[in-house]
Amino acid sequence: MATFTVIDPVTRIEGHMKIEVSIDASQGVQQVVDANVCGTLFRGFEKLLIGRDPMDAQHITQRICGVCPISHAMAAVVTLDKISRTKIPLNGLMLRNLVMGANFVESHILHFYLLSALDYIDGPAMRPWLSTWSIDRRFDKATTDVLIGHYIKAIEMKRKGQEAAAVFCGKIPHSPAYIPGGFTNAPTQEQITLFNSYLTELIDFVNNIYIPDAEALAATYNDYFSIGRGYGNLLAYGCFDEDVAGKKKLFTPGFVLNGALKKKAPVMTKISEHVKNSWYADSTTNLNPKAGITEPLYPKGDAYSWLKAPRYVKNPMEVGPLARMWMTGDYQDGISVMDRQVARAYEAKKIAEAMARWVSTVNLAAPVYKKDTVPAKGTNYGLTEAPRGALGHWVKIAGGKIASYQIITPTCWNCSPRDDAGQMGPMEKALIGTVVQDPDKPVEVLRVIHSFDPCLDCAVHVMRAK
Ligand code: NFE
Repeated sequence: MATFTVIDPVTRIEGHMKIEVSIDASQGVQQVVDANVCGTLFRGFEKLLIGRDPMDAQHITQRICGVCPISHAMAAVVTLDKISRTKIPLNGLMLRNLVMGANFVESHILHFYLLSALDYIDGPAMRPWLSTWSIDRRFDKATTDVLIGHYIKAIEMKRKGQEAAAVFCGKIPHSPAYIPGGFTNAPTQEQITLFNSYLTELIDFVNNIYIPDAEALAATYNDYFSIGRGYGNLLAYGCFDEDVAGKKKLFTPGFVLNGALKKKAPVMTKISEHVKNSWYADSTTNLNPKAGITEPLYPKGDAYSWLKAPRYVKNPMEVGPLARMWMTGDYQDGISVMDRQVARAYEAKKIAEAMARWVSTVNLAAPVYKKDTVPAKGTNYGLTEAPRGALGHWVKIAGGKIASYQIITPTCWNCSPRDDAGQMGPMEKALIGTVVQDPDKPVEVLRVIHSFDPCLDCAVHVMRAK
């Protein structure tokens, strides 16, 4: 008979998530045979954007999350630039990239040390490290002590990543600097020098501490290269434009579907969001986000999550650093818990080194902004990537106001519930088969979950007392 284990809330993620797994011992080992991933709060940003000035979109949508706000700013302004057909100056593009790049690097450092590491090592016997799930610890004491030292250093480096971004964008999280047409702030030489000093430290930390630690984790827990694969479908929209035409990107779009790699942009009309198992009206299911509707309905039958279930050509798709690094060819070793960890670390290096290139091209004498008048009517979508994966905003403007706004976040892709056809979401599928030593302390389940770096803040937000 299967044991039913609930982890609620899942900690060391952003936002609110509950996991229910059935663990069965009939095959001689205790393994996960069923999984439900539940987003336990309603986001509602799509509703509160309706009727607002389109120019507010980047400010409001950044409030979706304190961890990846810049990607929401980017998606919002890219959408409005497309609607008004504005090509922003290269300088503005570079500043947008530099701030978003700093956000990615500090987010990856945050994930590895603060959100993930304690699945593998015990912290010191003091808050906030007190562990009750001290299972399958493989590092010796000396190595554990070094890793804890790096954990402390990571807090400082995360802060420095934020400060680096704020050099150009004024404040982070929730920067006012992203605007349709480019960027608000023309940089000074002093700012560039300051940014470079932060960047040098970040690159040093990534190359000499983060990557060696990720590789050490991978070597010590190398069985996790065959745990948590999921469907094997990957999706990336691409991001970090390197020319004003949008042809050259640091991360190129593409997808892997049923084992076949396509190095081309996903076809947007092939995305639909299912809600049969989500707390939304069934009449709104299977819609492309261009025509998407957010109609909450709670409770509802067997529905179990506030996340919708986005699908590409009806398929659940994993998004994130591994998907991005797969499309560029930088990392194609496999799809698993440990592949996600390692690809994320290598991605931090790729972005940090690209930032050094971008900052050297910033021209103090050139504009960062081109006047962009957002029309009173129009519709389009803006695609980018957030640290956790592909991010899209779909906008319709009518009478000078936002008439419709739909957002699909990376965590919606990864943590979605079952779709209308009953197919599990990518994380649910990745959990199946995970062998667990102690069903009351399923640390192995947490390792699978954390490898995706879920952010339920991005996926869900608001609840009522009832
Ligand atoms: Ni809230 Fe976010 C997600 C990222 S983009 S952290 O998922 O990265 O909405």
